[in-house]
Amino acid sequence: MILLIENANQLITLQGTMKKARTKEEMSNLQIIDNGSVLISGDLIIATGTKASLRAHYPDLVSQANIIDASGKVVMPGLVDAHTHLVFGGTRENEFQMRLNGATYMDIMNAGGGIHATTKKTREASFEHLYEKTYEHLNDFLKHGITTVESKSGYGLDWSTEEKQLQVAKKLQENHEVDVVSTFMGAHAVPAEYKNNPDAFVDIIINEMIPKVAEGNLAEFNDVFCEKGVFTPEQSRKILLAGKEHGLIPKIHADEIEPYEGAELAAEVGAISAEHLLVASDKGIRDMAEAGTVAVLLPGTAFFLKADSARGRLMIDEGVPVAISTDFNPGSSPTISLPFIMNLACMNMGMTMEEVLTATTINAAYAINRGHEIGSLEEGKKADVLILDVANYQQLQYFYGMNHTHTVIKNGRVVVENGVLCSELQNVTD
Ligand code: IZC
Ligand code: ZN
Repeated sequence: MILLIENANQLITLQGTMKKARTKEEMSNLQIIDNGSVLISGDLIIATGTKASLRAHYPDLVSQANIIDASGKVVMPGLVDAHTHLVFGGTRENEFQMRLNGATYMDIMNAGGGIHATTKKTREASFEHLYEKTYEHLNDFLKHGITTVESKSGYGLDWSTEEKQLQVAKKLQENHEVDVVSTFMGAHAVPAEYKNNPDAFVDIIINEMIPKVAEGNLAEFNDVFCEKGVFTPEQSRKILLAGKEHGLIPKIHADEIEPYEGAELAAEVGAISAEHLLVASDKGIRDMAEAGTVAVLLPGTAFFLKADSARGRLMIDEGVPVAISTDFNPGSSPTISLPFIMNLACMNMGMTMEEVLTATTINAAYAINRGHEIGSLEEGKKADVLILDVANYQQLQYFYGMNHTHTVIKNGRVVVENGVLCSELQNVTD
């Protein structure tokens, strides 16, 4: 199947020669083609360019192509969400009410709520229930233009439930159009059973869970919630290094609520990314810049917890490659709207609209080790393409809190048309 997208007001390619996450002024270089076209064959991009150049260079393919007219619209790579807690039981709107009344996230967690509340619900939920529920969430992601999602386990805190979450993510990767990339996060909280002996739980993660994750090929990354009252930097280091020995790439929830030298630890252990970083130190930021650790910033979480956002502007100026993601989870960020989070990055972190587009495409792709195949519109990359119903990319941030997704092409197939999922259209006509 050949597809040709033509007449885009702006074709945002994000083409680049450096095969790594973008830093500093590279983050502002969107490589826009006016009146641009994208030629797709099967699931891959063949070429991008002006209408005239593609028609001149590929006459045979163009003559066979199904043409999608993007007149008046913006065409860009599918969005990549590099940080979600995708698979979970239940919801926590009661905690939102408590926080509006003055309770803090940590007060609630220490009283047995928070991650512990979701763990209870996730342990109780059947595989089928979790699968169906998460499938619906992925439909919502896709309707908002997100074509790849990272998914963390960590609401089991025992092997059978961690495995259930990872298997749900695996089955969704097989069956849903959105690509799901798995992270093991057994070290998300110390379960109540080990409250008085957290090191015993750390040993279980290291000696029992990580080897099983690696053996079953159930995840690519290993993440830890390094936070006062959760896992110490020493425990986190042990867990991340143990994962590394089993081929799991380290990621870390660092410096979210209290400074804990998490950014420094990320750089030290060679983590591919450090996430949150709301209160990361100056030194930690410099260490990350030097190590090339991607900062996955989550301004929706700061918004929802009424906290000050991470210092995104400073991080970019210091040379840290920055990605922006939703942190979709039932406690601190119950939204799949990456477009809204992008607006928060502009409003609350001093990032430019160009930097935000880089942060949610190519840099987010590098944060999950996919920079070679997604995140930009370039020859040989996967044909994951968005067509937005806005006249220019600035309008995407300006008309905020709205969904501008018109068409989504995933692996070379149209999966959202006119803002509607093609799978849902199919059901109506059946
Ligand atoms: O369920 O509260 N911060 N993990 C670390 C979370 C937030 C998710 C949750
Ligand atoms: Zn998280």
